[in-house]
Amino acid sequence: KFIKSKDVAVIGIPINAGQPRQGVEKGPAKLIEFGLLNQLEEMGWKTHHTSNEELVVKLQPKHDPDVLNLKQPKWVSAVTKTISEQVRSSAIDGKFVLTLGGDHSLGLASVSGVFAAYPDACLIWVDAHSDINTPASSPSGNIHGCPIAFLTGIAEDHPDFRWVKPCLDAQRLVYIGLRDIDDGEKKIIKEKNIKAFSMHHVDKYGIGKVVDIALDHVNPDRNRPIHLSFDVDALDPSVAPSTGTPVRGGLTFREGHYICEALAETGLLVSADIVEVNPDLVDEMAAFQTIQVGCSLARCCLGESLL
Ligand code: Z70
Ligand code: MN
Ligand code: MN
Ligand code: MN
Repeated sequence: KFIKSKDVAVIGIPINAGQPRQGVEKGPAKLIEFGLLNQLEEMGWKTHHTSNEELVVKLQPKHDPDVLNLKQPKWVSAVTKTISEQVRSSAIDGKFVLTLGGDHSLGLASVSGVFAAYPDACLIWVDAHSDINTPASSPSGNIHGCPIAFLTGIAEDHPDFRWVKPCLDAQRLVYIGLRDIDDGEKKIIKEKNIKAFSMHHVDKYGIGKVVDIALDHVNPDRNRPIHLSFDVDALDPSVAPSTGTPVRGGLTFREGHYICEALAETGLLVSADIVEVNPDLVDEMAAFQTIQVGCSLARCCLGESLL
């Protein structure tokens, strides 16, 4: 309904400034090198790829001191603001938008862009972490732990992120896979009454029911466009080991894929992020495994498993 032709904008966001570990900026290029574009073409999609490699380097400021506790705010802000325009225009064109990360601060770009094109959209955030710290609540100052706070307008005023519109109603957001949440985040999730399925809920209800209940909450009439933001650290480290913040007890290979397949099946999925693939951690085998899973999740979002 929302995606009229099989055109997909594949937008690399090779950013690492939202967290402390080098290497995550290489995630997008590795996913492409592994053959993601060819795989999507073989599925009948026309791919429109933008790597943004030069852009991200060019936007790095000479001086980027902490501001109100946040690290490298100017670089993160410039990159996400600029790329949110690419996302918006591709989405308005009617293309499926697939963003590749890069650290999860890129959610500022993808969600801002998608919601500018589809104000009635809902957001499914699949992650071990809730990424809803405000500048004041963040224990790390890492902006990849903060995108949801800015997108929902919960964050305190911050000079570098005034461009981020509070486009996301907290009731149009649902989490799946949580298991490493900061105390401040827990408080916010409770206060704002945000629907959250932790790994405990996945165990208790099974992934099938969790996705059904999640959709019933954010998309009861199944008429809203859906954006999926998939942090590969939602998966168990045995499935996706090459990521900056692995947390044990995560989603199985099938549970992760099921989420992507079930959302594709709705016909309402308009965009997806695959983020926090860091090929420089652990070893080459672990990197390869993680890249392979990232490609596979992306293909499922674009309907690979649908009969
Ligand atoms: C922590 C923070 C985070 C991803 C770690 C961690 C956030 N809550 N997100 N890894 N992907 O620093 O705010
Ligand atoms: Mn995340
Ligand atoms: Mn995470
Ligand atoms: Mn943590």
